[in-house]
Parts: sequence; structure tokens; C-alpha cells
Amino acid sequence: MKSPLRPRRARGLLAIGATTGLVLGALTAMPAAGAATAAGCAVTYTTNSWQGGFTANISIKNLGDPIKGWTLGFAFPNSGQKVGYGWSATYSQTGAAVTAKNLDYNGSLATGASTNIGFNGSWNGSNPAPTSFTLNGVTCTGSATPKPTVTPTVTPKPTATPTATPKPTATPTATPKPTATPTVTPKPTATPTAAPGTGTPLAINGPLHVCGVDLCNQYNRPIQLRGMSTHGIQWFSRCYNDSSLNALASDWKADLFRVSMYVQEQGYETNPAAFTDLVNKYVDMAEARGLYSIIDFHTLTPGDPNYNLARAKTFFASVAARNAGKKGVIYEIANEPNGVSWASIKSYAEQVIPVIRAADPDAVIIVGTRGWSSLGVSDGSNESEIVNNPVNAKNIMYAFHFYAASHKDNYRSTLSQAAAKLPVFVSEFGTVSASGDGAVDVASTTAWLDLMDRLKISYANWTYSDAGEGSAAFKAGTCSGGVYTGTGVLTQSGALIRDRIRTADNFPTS
Ligand code: IDC
Repeated sequence: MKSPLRPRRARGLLAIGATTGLVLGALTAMPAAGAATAAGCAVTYTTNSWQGGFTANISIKNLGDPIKGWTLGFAFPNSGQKVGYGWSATYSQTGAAVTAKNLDYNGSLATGASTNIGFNGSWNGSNPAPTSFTLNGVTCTGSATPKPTVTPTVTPKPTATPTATPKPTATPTATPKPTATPTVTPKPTATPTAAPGTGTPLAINGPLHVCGVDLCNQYNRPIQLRGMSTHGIQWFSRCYNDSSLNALASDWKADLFRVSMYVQEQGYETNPAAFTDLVNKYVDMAEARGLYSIIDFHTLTPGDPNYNLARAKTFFASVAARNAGKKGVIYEIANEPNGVSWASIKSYAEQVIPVIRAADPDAVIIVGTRGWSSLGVSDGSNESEIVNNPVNAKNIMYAFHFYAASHKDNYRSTLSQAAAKLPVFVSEFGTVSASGDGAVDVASTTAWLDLMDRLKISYANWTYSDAGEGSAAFKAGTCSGGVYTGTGVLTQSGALIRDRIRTADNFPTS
């Protein structure tokens, strides 16, 4: 482990302005010359602005015939608005006119399919949303030109307002997540083939909630999510890009991407706005591939999460408002409390959770536990301190972390007994020692994976990175190369974990 760095003073925060939202319906269109062709699109454009800067998130829905390759066009209303760094598309701007072209992985859009893209931009004066969008030259109005036979997959947005000057909606809560109702078992009315990203973990399971001690999907059935954690995003952003996320979704067949945003160690506290944007970008990249994401507020040193309470409130207010409309976001409010009592962790949780709930009432939240999220075991305790004094909040789970070469049978028995009483999420584990380095303990890792499979406990492995340490999944240098698929780029740990993650999921669909 690196020696802990002296915590830096937090810099002044940029004021985060209100989130604005806009749904443009669309439409369209003229069929092209053969009458059997339908075209149409709907675009949702939302921004999260602060003084001089903003993040724009754009959802593009194809309402016409399937397309292969697309260009989105729009114009900024003000001359001071500029596209900066973008994701999930290639952007260019000439004067006020902006185009965004698809990347390889998201160029094909079936009828009814959506894709999400976004960018960070700057503004001067004011930052109004564009009032009109085109997709491959067709104005997006929210419906498609009818074909001779009606296609049932065309679902115009109910909120589409084809008026000329839509007003940004004032609150990010305009598109709340579906309420999780544990006792109701909603049946989808849409045919599975109509859903965007059909077959992805996110499309199959939909919004999640805690049911008893389990994590449940939209059919109120327990599921296990299996995936990978980033390393510290302040150090390893080179490892998180379209290719590596494609590999995680398609080659690893993962369900989950944990975004570890350190707070100290050159992390969030050094530039809250930039780290908030980076986390949001990774959430979008995961969502675009049908993966769930965990937003991990990676506290580590100092171990008392209350040291970062004000930062946590600022950060979670922002990311929860910005991501409230998404089905796939899980919040992890304190990575690994250490050297601190359960009572202090609970107090922290009961101050941060309401901040998230105010913006995003239904998301699952993971609470770190005593002794580096060992449910207290590493401090000589166990889960009973939590069972006897649980966090006063609904829809939460408790974190359990382990490193297979350091933590063995006594930790496994605590997890087994805890899992019968508490909702537990293994939001981080390693195949090696707790230092993050050293040899892979295959036997212990296998015992852990078998146990988590048996108990349907969701997990994320540390790390999806090429850090030169035993816990990294990729060989050193991989992230500079650009190839993330196959086994040639993997370490022993990566090969072991990929083999397990890519086995078929077993998600109940009714
Ligand atoms: C380790 C990294 C290592 C880094 C160190 C300090 O692998 O490169 O120098 O953090 O930032 C945890 C922590 C996680 C640790 C990991 C391995 O959540 O941040 O990562 N670990 O030590 N808990 C137990 C082990």
C-alpha cells in the first residue's frame, strides 16, 4: 500500500447550478422515397450547469427504421456555448452548429432503441438548451412517419412537446425513477425486443431495490450482479474508455462497473467539479452498455467518514440529482471506514442518505462497515453491532470487502451468518492480500466466489486496471495499448475473475 498522503485542504467548490431538462419530441418526417421507409427520432437533452461550465447528457431514440450509423445535429442558441470534452460520440462544432457522430459500438440503432451520449462544455452569458435536433438530417419531433403498416415498436414520448420553444424543465426530478414497490411484481407490457439494449443486465433487471436481505430486480426477484471496480480514477482514467468498457460488457459479460472516486490521495478534494464530471461520464458509459454502476465515494485515509461529511453531501447532492432518472445507479457512500466506531459510521450514513434520497428517492445505497468494510471482523467485532443498531433508512445494503489471501474462513463464516440477517453487497474484493499486491490465492478466491454465488451476493473485483500489482486484471501497459479483450492481456487475477464473471447470468424475468 502507498503510505497515506497528508490530506489536503479542500478547495472552494464551484457552485453547481440547477439541472435543466428538456425533452424534444420529434418527428418527422418525410419518408424517403420508397414509401416503406420510416424515419423519426426523439431527443432528450439535460444539463447540469455551474458558473461557466456544464455537462450535457443527450439521449437519442430512433423511432424510424433501424439505422446503421448516425449523426446528431443541433445548434446552440447562444454564441458563448462551446462543446468541450465529449463521450460516446465524436463531436465537432462550427459556429453555433454542433454535430455528434456515433462511435463503432453505438452506431446501430434498432427501431425504438436509444443511446446516450454527452459532453462537458462551457458557456458565457446564459446556457439555454438547443431547441431542435436532427438525426441523419431528419428533425426529431418524437414520432415517426407512419409506414404502410404500423410498427408497434414506435413509442412516441408521452411528454413530447412539439412546440417551437420548449422551456427547460426546472427540476431534475422531472423524470423520477419508477418507485420500487417490493410487493408488486410488474409485468412488462412491452415485448422484450422493443426495449433498448435488449438482453443487457440493465434491460432485463430494470430498477433495483432491496427485498429482505436480497437485491431484487423489477420482478421483485433476487439477483446477483457480478462486475469489476475501477482502480482510483485519479490515476487510471486511461483505462476507462469505449474499448475497455466494451470489453467489460461484451467480452467479460459483466453486469456491474464500480467507479472508485478517491476523496483523498489527489482525488475529489483536489477538484470537486472535475471528479464529479468524470464519475458521471463513467456512469453514462456503463449505462450505454447496459451495465449497472456503483458510484463509490472512496474514503480510505482518514478512516472516519465524518472527516469527509461536507464533501459527501456536496458530491451526492450533485450526482444524485444528475442521475436520478437512471435505472442503473447504485450509491456507495463510504468505501472503507476504519479506526472508527459503528455508531460514527451510522451517524454519517444517516446524514448522507437523506441528501441522496431528496434527489433520487429510490436508488439502492451501500453503507460501508467497521474495520475496512469487514462488517467489523477486522476490528474483532461482527455483524451483530449492525443487526442491533441498523442504519435508519430503507433500501440500503451493507458493504463487505475481503482480500482472499488475507481473509479466509472466519471472514467467510461471518459473511454467511450476516447474509441471513442483513442485505450485504461485496462492493470490493481482491484475489490477493489486503495490500492489493502479491500472489493470487486461487483456492481462497474460489471458495469466496462459490460462497457469493450460493448466497446470491453481488460483487465487484478490485481492479479493472493495469496497475502493476497482483490485484490488477490487466498486465501492466495494457491501458496504453488499447486492446482489452481476450486472455492475452490479463494477469492471473484477471483471467480467474473474467472466467467467473462471464459465465451465464441467471436473471429471473417474471
Ligand atoms: C490500494 C491500491 C493501491 C493504492 C492503495 C492506496 O491497490 O495501488 O496504493 O490502495 O490508495 C482496499 C481499498 C483500496 C486498496 C485495496 C488494496 O479499498 O483502495 O487499493 N484495498 O490495498 N481495501 C482493502 C484493500
